[in-house]
Parts: sequence; structure tokens; C-alpha cells
Amino acid sequence: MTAFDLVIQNGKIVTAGETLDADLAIQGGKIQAIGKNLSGHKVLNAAGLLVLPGAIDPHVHLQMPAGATTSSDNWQTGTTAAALGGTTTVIDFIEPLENQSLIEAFEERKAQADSQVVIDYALHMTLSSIIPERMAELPEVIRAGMTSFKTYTTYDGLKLTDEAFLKMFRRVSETGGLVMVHAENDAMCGFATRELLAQGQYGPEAHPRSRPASAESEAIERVLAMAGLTGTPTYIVHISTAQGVAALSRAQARGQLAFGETCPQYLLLTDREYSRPDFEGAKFVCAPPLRKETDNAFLWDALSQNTIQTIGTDHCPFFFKGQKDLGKDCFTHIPGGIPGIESRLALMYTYGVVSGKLTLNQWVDRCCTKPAELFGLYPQKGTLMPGADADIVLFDPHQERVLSHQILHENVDYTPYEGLVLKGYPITTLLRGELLAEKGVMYAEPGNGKYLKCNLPRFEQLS
Ligand code: DUC
Ligand code: ZN
Repeated sequence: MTAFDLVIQNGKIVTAGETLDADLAIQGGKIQAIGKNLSGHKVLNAAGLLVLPGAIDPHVHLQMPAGATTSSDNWQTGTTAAALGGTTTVIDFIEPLENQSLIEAFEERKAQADSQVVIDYALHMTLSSIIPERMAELPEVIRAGMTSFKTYTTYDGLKLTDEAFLKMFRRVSETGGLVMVHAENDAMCGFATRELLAQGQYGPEAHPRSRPASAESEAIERVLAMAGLTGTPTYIVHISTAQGVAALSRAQARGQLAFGETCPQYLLLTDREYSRPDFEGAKFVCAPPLRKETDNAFLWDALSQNTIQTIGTDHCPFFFKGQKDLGKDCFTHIPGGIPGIESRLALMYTYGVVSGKLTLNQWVDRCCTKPAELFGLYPQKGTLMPGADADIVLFDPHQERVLSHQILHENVDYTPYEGLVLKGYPITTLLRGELLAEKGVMYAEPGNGKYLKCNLPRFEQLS
């Protein structure tokens, strides 16, 4: 009988489509076989463990400039934390400077990442300008491996007008790419913010009212109407509201290729956090803001119904002491973003699968498979099948932990999930067949990760 490089024996293999008791064999960094009684030169005994595809976080911001500061995880610390939490691929963003060519911005961002990453990574390209020179670069950007284009309806310097959205949608459609949208109505957010400030409301508790739920749903409805006109596949990032889900669902019912992402913070936390004393509400400032329990419930439902396809983190950490306090005198100066890159898989297992809101297979689908499919990485990533990269997580469904900043490796001084009880935790992570991380210890050197070129998505093959 053939002996493979490595065999993971006796585990429960979980993919988006099935769950089976079988061995998994790895050869040359790829999955070679899944079956019974496989033998290997090396063996990992996974009895009692779940064997999953390495998770893919489709939305992170490592080393991201944000006004006067920068998100506190660099490519090395952020990808280390990701690996220890069972994530083997992250997709981050390129934000070209005004007047900078897209390809030049890509080369700079890639050079920054390459020497630091311990896991594989891909990049989304932000389009904040639609001048002809930028649009002419799209085919080259796609050839270089970025097939998803991030756009904004809000933030000066990033937001596009409706007219620009329409032109951009048309152009991206012609290339076969996917448009991602951060959808919040800029005028509504600006108006609400100015009224709050005029009333003397400067603390973090004003933050959720400065970016109302209706601003999100209005923007989702509008961008999806425009995407419908041009027939452009569109992915709405970090959906936080029930009304936002309803707008997405209406576009899907019209037959559009409209996809959605939500994040653990919008499933598990609420706007009550902003009223914590001693400025602690600042720890939860992100855009869109945390919402209500009814929104949490609606989002869980949307995930289980496949109205929302992915769970990303929008990981964008800032230290409470030294960064969040830039907004001590006014909430509008609090750097927006929260950490979560390390805890996504475990949180979604406990609060999704154990609590009965998602099946085991849906958990894998939303955290691993759908991100790979939508961003053109499937089947190299996001699943367990012969020929796929051997990116694998051994997950102990019986390990109980209390989530706290002390057990995490994110470079930040808090976790928004402090004190949450976890039932199940990733214990071993392999990348391309090599041991990457185990029980809190990182085995790979910086530079171990590879840049992944994304293919154009093939929506007709979506599971
Ligand atoms: N929202 C945040 O809060 N931070 C990073 C980017 C974003 O969209
Ligand atoms: Zn983001």
C-alpha cells in the first residue's frame, strides 16, 4: 500500500457538503486522498477531532493607515493570530493613494506583506477613483490576481458618486470581476453626526446614532439597484442590520448576483456596549456600528438561509490605550475598527453550531468555502478534496475556553469578546501540508505565506 507523506487518521472530516469519518492523506503539500485505512510516513491522530479546511477570512485590514494612526496588527502579528485561530488565508485590501496607479499600489502592498506573512494571502483592489487611467488598468490588475474591487458609499476620499458607481459597475462587469461595497449613506451619517455634535454629544455612546441602520439599508438598496441596471455581481461587506439583509434579499429575488458578508461582532454584540463607563465604549467603535438583538437574530437567520454567504471579521485593531483614545474628546476621532481575526472560527462554532443556528457544514461553508468560491480561490483553497492545498485545521469540539485578550495573539490590548465562553477550539493548523501552528505556538517563519492570485469568480459553480 502507498505510504503518503502525512496522514491524518481517525478524524471527522467536515466540508461544506458532507461530514464523514475518514483518513486524509497529504503528499507534496496537497491533499492526495480521503478514505479508510490510509497509511503515511508521518501520522497525526485526530480521534475525537473535526478536520476542516483552513478557514479564509475575506475581510481584514492589517497595517492599515487610518488618519493619524495605523491598525495595530502588522502582516506578521495579524497572520500569526489568524493561524492560531484556524485561518490559513486572509484577503486584505489595497488602497491606492490619490493619483497612484493601481499596479504600483499593488506592488507596494505586496512587498510590505511578502516578508512578513506566515499564512497565504490575497488582495482586493479599492477603487476610489474612476478616471480613465485607473479604469484602463483593470485588466492588468486582474491578471496580477485581484478580481474583486472594493468601493465605498461613504468616507471622503473613498466614496464614489452614483454616476461613478454606474460607470464603475459597467466597467467591472466587462472584466468579469466582483464589486464589493461598504454601504452606508454618507449624507445620512454626516447629518446625524452633525446633529449629535450640535447637541454636545461627544462620547462613544453617540457613535451608533451617528451611523443609523437606515443609512445602511438605503445604501444597500441603492447600490444594488445600480448593479442591477448594469448586471454587475456585487458583494455587500459587513452587513449589520435586518433592513440591510432585506435589501440584499430583494436583489437576490430579482435574480441579481448579489452576495453578502456579516461579521461576528454583528452577530454577537449590540449597541449597549457603547454605554460602558470610562470611555470603554470606544473599544466597540466600528463602521457600521453594533446594532440591536433583533438585528443579530436576523443576521443569523440570513446566514442559515444563504441570503448572506460569508463570515468575515473586518479585523482592524487599535489599542484602547494610545489609539482609541485619540477620540477621548470626540467620538468622531476614535479610530474605527475592532479585532477578531483569531476568534472567528471558534466563536462561530460555539454560537452558531453548538447553539443550533448553523449546521456543521454551513459553518465550514460560510467561514471557508464560500469566501474561496466568491473570490476565485476555490478549489485550491476552502475545501478538502484531492488536489487542493493541504490547509487543514484540527478542531477540538470539546475544548472549553473563556475568551480573553490574554489567550489571544492579536497585537492589541483587548478583545471585544472578553468573557465569552467557547465550546470548541482549533488546536492544530497546517498550511500546504506543514505544521503551522499548534496549541498557541507558531512554527512558521515570517515570509512562509504566499501571495495568491485570485481567478475570476465562477458564479455558475457556486454551491
Ligand atoms: N470599518 C471599520 O470600522 N474599520 C475598518 C474599515 C471599515 O469599514
Ligand atoms: Zn473593512
